[in-house]
Amino acid sequence: MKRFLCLIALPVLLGAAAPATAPAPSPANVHAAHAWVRYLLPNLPASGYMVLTNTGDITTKLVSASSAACSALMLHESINDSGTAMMTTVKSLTIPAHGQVSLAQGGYHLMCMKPKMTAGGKIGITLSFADGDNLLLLVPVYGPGGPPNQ
Ligand SMILES: [Cu+2]
Repeated sequence: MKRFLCLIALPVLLGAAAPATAPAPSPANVHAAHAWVRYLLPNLPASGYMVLTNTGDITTKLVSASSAACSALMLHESINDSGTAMMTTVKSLTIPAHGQVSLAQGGYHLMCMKPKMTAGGKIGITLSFADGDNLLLLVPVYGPGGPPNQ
C-alpha cells in the first residue's frame, strides 16, 4: 500500500520521472506532478498547485494536507459567484481510479496560511488520503510570476 514518493526538484525534470510499472489489480496509488507553490508575502496565504494522478484501481480522496512551512494548509476551491471571485474550503477531493485531478489557478488549490518560505526554495508537503496513506512531496516555491515557461 505504498504510494509513489515523488520528490520534485524542478518542473522541467518531471517528464523524466516515469512511474514504475505496477502489478494489477492495485490499490489506489496517487502521485503528483507539476507541483509548485506561489509565494507572495509573509502576511498573505501562499497557494499550491499540482496534478494528482491515481494509477490504481480504487477511487480515493485527498482529505487533508500539511506542511511545516504553513500554520495550516487547507484545501480550497476558487469559484466565480456572479462575477465575484471567491474561495471556499473543500472537505475532500476525489481522485478517480485511473483518473486525474488538477489543482490549478482558478480551481482547486492548497492554501498555505502564514507561509514560512522563500521564492526559489522548496517546502515539504504531506497529502493525506482517505485510506490512511500519505504522499510526501518536496515542492518548489516561486514568486508571483510562477514557474518559468508557464
Ligand atoms: Cu484559497
